[in-house]
Amino acid sequence: MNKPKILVARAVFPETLARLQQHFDVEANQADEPWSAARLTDKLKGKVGALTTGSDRIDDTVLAACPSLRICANMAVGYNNFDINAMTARGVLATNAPDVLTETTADFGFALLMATARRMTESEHFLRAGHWTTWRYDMFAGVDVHGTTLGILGMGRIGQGIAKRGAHGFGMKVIYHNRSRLEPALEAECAARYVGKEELLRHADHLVLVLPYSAASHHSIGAAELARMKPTATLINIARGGIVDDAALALALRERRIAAAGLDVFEGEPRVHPDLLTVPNVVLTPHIASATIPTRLAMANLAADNLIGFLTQKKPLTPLNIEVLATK
Ligand code: 8YV
Repeated sequence: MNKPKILVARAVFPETLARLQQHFDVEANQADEPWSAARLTDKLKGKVGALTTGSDRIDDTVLAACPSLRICANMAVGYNNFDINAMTARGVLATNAPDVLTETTADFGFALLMATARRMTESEHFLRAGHWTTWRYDMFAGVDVHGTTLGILGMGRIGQGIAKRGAHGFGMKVIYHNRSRLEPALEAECAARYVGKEELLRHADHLVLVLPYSAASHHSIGAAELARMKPTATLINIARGGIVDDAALALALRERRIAAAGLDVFEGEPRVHPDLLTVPNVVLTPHIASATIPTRLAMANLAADNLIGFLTQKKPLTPLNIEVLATK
């Protein structure tokens, strides 16, 4: 019997590919060639499933050209690369990869906060460039982390992980803002207090963004919001590019209207706003918050399990648009 045809749009771990090959006839982009939208669409034609990443846009144009497609399994917890409404309308299941990356990503959020507050990359560049000739009382003096106020915008699983690290590891006072308030038991676990966005902006010493990207969260932090923050505050974005207005942020950093920023995600990445590349008080990393080998393997395997579960038994593990399941 012919195996169902699937596409693996980006390079993945060989063991993940081997598992998929047991069940499917797999076309894989193991060379990790950059595919245009047109090429991705071409590759998806005739496939019933796809393993995608955050860089692979699945919208109605793609779906219209690929009527055999039944599932796209994203190797990411975020899924703003999917047009979920279009997928649902065309009966295509979407799955994501939640939970397996929560703690790893929270670790990175905290690492980026620490690096930003304590000017770690800026001082390393100074040392590597051979400028370190003496000690000085204020050399790379930053801002404190312990005992300060940690603000979190978006209090899902990763936000909660960061809150726990701050409250229990660093004695921070945690305030958060979210679409909905957490259950009291969860708030107590995170030692976090719910506040309005205005209070969050005004009181946070370190503001970490962990909210999903959507049209509603586009430019949640722009010039007006930055103006409300403390001049000693740091801003950390591990959520998605586009949540911050990068041009406004670069200007605020240059004018020292906030102390520093740590950014793992960018508007239009992998391009980075040129002004962010020239301001010194920003730590920049290339979207690596979930990048540890065990976590990336777990994400790839969860995406693979979603494909196997759905296409062999109609039982995906982490479906997003469950209404599609009822109609299959
Ligand atoms: C991924 C992420 O590395 O899971 C997410 O939402 O942002 C990252 O962990 C990236 O999206 C690649 O799929």
